[in-house]
Amino acid sequence: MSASFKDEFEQQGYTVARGLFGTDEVERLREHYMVLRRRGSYDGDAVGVQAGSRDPLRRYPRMAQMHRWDELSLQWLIDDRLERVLTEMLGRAPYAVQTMLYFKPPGSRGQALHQDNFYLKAEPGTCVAAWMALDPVDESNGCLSVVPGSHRWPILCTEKADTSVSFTDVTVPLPDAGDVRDAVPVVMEPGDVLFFHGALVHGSAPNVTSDRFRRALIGHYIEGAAEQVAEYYHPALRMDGSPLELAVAEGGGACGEWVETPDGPVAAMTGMHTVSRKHE
Ligand SMILES: O=C(O)CCC(=O)C(=O)O
Repeated sequence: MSASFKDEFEQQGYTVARGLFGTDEVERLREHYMVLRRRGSYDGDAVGVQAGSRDPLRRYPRMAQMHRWDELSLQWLIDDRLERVLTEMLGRAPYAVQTMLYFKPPGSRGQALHQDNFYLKAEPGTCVAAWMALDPVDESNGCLSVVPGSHRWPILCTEKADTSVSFTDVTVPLPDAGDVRDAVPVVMEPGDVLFFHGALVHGSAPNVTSDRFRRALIGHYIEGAAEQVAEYYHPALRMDGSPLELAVAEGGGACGEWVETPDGPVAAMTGMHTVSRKHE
């Protein structure tokens, strides 16, 4: 295995493993989740399915924590290939805490810039995402966009997001008042997996195509050194699928706000988060 996953992850806060899963596997997963979605609603869905809604995200709401009731999702979450890259990047095997499936049909809003460890509160260390494309993803259908190097920033205080382009209502500010359009789009093919650090600022723009879904299967992990994670993510699983007990991380705590200095903007820990929410 190339040492560059670790180098890139440390330097940029993310790395892409191209073609980690094969075309047949991806096709099977894509079809599997479409069948599940058509069948109804499940624990963990963002909202219930509303087949006649004008909002595409209501017709195809995001699924979460499928591995708790779906064997295929569990086997993907703890797959050896994901474990190998994660272990190389982090220096030891992680624990798995979440699966998510975004359908993002044509015309869907995106998701404002955010940092995952704001929600997971993994400590010590951080969380890491494995974001696998199930379709070709690019700027038109709202691929993931990232701010390289932002994994070195603290967890920032959140602000109100523009809900005409984001289905979530909070975002994090960039130092120069930029938004998701200033982040770097990560163009990917089905089966490519983007790994990224829990403090990396990322999000996605709307899917402006008229005919292309942007489906993605996501696993969230916490570093093997972590002793706590927010309640929603319990039980954490070892990479052999066995559960382990960790402490529950509480909400709140200090957060970074951009302040101007003669050397440029610096994220000072002047703010205070007061709410604990599950991952948005
Ligand atoms: O896929 C997206 O558009 C957003 C996903 C995301 O931000 C995440 O998994 O943390």
